[in-house]
Amino acid sequence: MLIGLISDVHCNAEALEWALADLEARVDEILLAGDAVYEYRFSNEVVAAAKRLDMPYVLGNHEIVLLGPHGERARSNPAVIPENLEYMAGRPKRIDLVRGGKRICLVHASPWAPYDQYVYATTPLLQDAAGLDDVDVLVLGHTHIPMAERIGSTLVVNPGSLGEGRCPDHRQMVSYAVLDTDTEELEVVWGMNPRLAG
Ligand SMILES: [Mn+2]
Repeated sequence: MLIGLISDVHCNAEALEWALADLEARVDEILLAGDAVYEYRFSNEVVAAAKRLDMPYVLGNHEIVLLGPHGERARSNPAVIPENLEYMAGRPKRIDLVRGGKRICLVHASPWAPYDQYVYATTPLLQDAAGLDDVDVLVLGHTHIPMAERIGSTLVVNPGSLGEGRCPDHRQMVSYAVLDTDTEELEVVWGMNPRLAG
């Protein structure tokens, strides 16, 4: 089974459109690891796509800011379609599901308290994944850097950011990923950030 993974879209509807043109044609489902929005800016397009495709979608730190007291002005912008905002507000912070026989855990940053740390391949905290006996694949976002690391029996993956690249050598690139649940291989797909084109 092929699963599309996207994260940290940060209102980049053009990049999402680019990714969906590929993903919708070849994957069974798309998981969204949070930060669909950008702090004080909502995106009807991105949230509506998540809803339309019924993506398992967890809240990131940017959704939490937007839904909190400081996001009130952004939420009351007349351009924000209330049903989209409501849909986002109803998303959880963690989703556990089984796909292709694999137990998948989807969170934005980290499954460990305080749940907001940046987990890179070099982060010592990553080794705690060895204790995740009930998770075959842990899907993270937040760092904007793609990752596929096997820690004990758990594969930890991050599709990178579909909104804003942060890889030091190619910040103009965005990425998403395709996970094959049979082989546990992760294909990372890169493209130029359409926001920066032209
Ligand atoms: Mn984030």
